[in-house]
Amino acid sequence: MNTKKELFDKLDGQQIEKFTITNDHDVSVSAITFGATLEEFNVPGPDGKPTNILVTVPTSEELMKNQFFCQAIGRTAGRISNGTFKINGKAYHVDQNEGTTTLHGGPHGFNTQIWDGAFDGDTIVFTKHINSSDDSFPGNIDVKITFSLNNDNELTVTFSGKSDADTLFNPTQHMYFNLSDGGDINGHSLQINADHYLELNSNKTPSGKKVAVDDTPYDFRDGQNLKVGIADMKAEVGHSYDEVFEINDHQDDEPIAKLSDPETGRSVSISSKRNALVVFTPDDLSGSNFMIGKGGPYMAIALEAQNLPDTPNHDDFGDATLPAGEEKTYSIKYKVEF
Ligand code: FUC
Repeated sequence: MNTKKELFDKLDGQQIEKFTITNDHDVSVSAITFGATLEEFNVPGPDGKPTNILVTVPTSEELMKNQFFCQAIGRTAGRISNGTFKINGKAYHVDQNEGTTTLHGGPHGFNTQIWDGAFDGDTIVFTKHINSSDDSFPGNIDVKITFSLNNDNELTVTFSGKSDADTLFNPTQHMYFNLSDGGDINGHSLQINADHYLELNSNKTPSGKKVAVDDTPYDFRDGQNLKVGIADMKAEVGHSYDEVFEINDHQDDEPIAKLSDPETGRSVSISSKRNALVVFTPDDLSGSNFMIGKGGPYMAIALEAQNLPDTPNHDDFGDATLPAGEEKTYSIKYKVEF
């Protein structure tokens, strides 16, 4: 196991650092202090050259354009309807950034912060104290995000939070994958351990209704080719995937989803104890011509393990609160095979 710290770039005069861990199989992960963003998850390609299975952008400035490329998301992943919710009967209103909706922690979420970075052994540790006045959520919160890699080619991301007042904590890493060698994701296949998905309103907030996936393009239980799935979605629903799947009850070590590319033989299995996975297949990223070699139609699939979004506004969505003084830790594991 090897670690390396270097300068990534500068943002508003501040140094952005890049931390890299490389394991004994030449698998490496690199994270930068701006947005606690994962810039690289490299596997050895056929010629031994490092091949990034993430779709990211190469500078902090371009990350600011806000497609959330592989960035840390918090305090709350997904959408909060009208930026409004209650905790223990008390109503809160937080800053909105998508019409009347608060998306991915709002305009001052984790992805907009410069984190303090350090190695603890060969684990990358990012910490940040965020005041309530910084992001408008209740409570001043201490957040720790860690990235570790082992010799079984497993990347584990953990998020810990502790606040001085009751708040919400539903973080994730906004991973965009592409397992090909420069092609698109159409040939990839996706398996998800989900019997239900959420019905969404026209502004993509949940209506509250959970819908069975049976006989729909949302049925990924036995694995589904993405090109077929996207074509069926377009024919039946009128758009491609930007969906919330409710993950079935499962053993802790049982992956919730697996993305595979039969052409390159690469796959990523995702493990998480949370009850949701968001799947987003952007139709066209060519407008973002700052993509690292991978701009264009269906060049990335975002997979975001999290709690069901808009949690406090729906009785049966679970619990995304972080009670005052309590520490909560969530982890997501990505096992890559190649
Ligand atoms: C996903 C989607 C959103 C958004 C974002 C970048 O979480 O649900 O629609 O576009 O990614």
